[in-house]
Amino acid sequence: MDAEQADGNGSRRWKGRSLRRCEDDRLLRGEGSFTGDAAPADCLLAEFFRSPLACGRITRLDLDEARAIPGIVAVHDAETLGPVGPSSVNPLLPRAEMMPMFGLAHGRIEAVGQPVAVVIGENRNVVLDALETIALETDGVSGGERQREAGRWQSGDVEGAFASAAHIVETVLDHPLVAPSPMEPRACVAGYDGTVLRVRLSTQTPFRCRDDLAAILGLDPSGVHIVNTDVGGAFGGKASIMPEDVVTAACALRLRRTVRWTGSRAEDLLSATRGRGARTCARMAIADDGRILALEAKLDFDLGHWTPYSAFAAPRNAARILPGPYAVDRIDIRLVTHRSDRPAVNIYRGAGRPEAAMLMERLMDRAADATGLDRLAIRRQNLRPAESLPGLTATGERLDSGDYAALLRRLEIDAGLSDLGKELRRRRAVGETVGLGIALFIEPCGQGFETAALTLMPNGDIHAATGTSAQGQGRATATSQIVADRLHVPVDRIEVTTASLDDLDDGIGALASRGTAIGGSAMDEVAGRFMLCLREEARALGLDTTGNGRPGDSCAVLEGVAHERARRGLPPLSLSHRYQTPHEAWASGAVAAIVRIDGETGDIAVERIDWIDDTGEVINPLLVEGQMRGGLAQGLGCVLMEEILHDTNGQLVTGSLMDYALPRASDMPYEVHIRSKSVPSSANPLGAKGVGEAGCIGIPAAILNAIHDAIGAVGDDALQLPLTSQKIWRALRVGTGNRELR
Ligand code: SMO
Repeated sequence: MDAEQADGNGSRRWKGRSLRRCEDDRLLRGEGSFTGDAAPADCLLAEFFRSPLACGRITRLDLDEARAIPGIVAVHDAETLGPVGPSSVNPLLPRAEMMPMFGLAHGRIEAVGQPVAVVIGENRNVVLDALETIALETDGVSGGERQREAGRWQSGDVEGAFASAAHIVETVLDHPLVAPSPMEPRACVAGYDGTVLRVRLSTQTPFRCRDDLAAILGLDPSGVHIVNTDVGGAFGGKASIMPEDVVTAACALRLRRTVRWTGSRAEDLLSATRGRGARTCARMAIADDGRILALEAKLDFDLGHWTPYSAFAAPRNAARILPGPYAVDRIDIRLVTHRSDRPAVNIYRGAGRPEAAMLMERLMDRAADATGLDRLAIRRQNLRPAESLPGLTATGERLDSGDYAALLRRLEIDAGLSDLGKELRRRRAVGETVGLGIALFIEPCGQGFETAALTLMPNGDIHAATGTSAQGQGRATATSQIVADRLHVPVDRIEVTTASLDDLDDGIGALASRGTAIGGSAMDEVAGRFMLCLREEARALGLDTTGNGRPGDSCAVLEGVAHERARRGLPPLSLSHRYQTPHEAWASGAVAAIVRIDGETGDIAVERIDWIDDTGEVINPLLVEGQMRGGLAQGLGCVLMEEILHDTNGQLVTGSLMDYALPRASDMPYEVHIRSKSVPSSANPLGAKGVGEAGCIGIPAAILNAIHDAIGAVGDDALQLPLTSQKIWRALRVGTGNRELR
């Protein structure tokens, strides 16, 4: 019998409540334990000699002077470190070029910042001194830009559609490389006792890191243990095993000592994985009445010089999500990936979803202009009807549930779009440069499995272990709410561990907006089954399961079973579960943005955001809103200011937060109105969808459209991300803008 049948949907005493995060008390008291906080006795320090050059075969690498410095324990390049790699790559795009990682540079330099040698010493000063003595020369020959057609999605007679179209609109959008920038930079502490390699790692995927580290270092996975730590943000930047992790662990293994590497902000900017990095262009064929006849798109993604485990997720997402929430049968989407002399590009909050949404939403506005239809009307006309869900898209994706037209309708009403439009016309008439942008988006929320386990502790409390990891989302709080409703106990009787290898053999972690949809469903199912076990056990032990305690409160039953089992010397009752999601959940949303542009300076103020989101079943509205606002901040950063820049020699220009512009509190919109209009997912028992990445998807598209609306017909080419005040200022003056200004 499945848990659903056994216990209905559980009660709803805890789910749906805006509980404050149970995690915060400890963290705010400074009692968090991050990887960099580990200070084991006799710990050696590792630092990396990173290439100051962008490319070329290594013609000289002097390490001898560094090795001779007192206090230096070891200096390794790829040759002396011993066999490391290759790393594994998720083969999501079988035709894309896989470029695994081998730890340190092997004979060639492929990017500025690439780890070439590792220096291990007794203290930081000697290690830094040793780094100064290392010299590197190369022949300067580039590794080249190898392009591959990584995928193609075709359906219907696209050529015919364009031939018969009344209107054809097109757009080009460049997505600069951006830095995930979690508060806590990457870090790794590894120790080896002769049997087990123990690694503290700031990661989103501890189980996979265990398996990856074992494979890369030639160990059995049972000989590798990843120690659970607090993680201070990740955003995709800690999703895949990195060279520094592997090399630090290899050194610990060789030296049989504990070795610590704590990355700095500068190192993260220089050589952590980046996000986005795509050139997207598309055209759309439109009938006289505004119906979309066909979509043709070409997406070109930069991979950098190697492919981390999830490298293909973003390009694949961008392609498969098209044509977004719109009903378009005829499509031709070509996906290209290419290698470059740059650090690796990997997933970053949004991971292909923003690229798809911005492309479609630019096209929709252009289609409105071309047909003379209202921007809302042309969207409304082309949205997939709710009755068509679950259903397949032209790219073969299965959308589970949603009502896109209802989202748009709610946005119109709740934001008062027609009044806002009138207000903008009034402001324009008095000389203000203001604009309104609309965007709709859909968001796939993870595939595969997750694990969960529950244990009844001797005092009657519940220990809940979820395979999903936590890096600030409030996983423990949300997990406790799910369990509390199934077991009919208060949340404070539940203690949660996240992605702990001490508690679970396997799991995935937190990425791809899968934590609640998949991890939460695993927990929901195991809790439903555990409740049945508890009742059965209570009966078997001869306990009264009805009269003791308040109705809807199982504390007395749990305590009774726990005490009785302890009295009889039985081990704590425990149940574990592996949930495999049959389908992906697809969240969706509709956003309106209002911007004001200062005509003198080009400065953009986002005055107001209205956002209606379908996140499926909501476990904790406060946490959901936190995720949405965090994503909004990062989405705003991507569209207005963030950009990793290299000069013509491949040197990083944006090497610190003085040069790389992260949004600050003062950049946030004056007003944010978030409303939820949820349709439960049909893809999982919890009915949940994802929300972690949503803000990076719809917000940038709406802001981009609002800026176009404000400045008028300057052409899509002229307004490429990030839309800095300088670019806007020039666009206002030149009228047509100038690509060379980038
Ligand atoms: S970009 Mo995410 O952590 O899948």
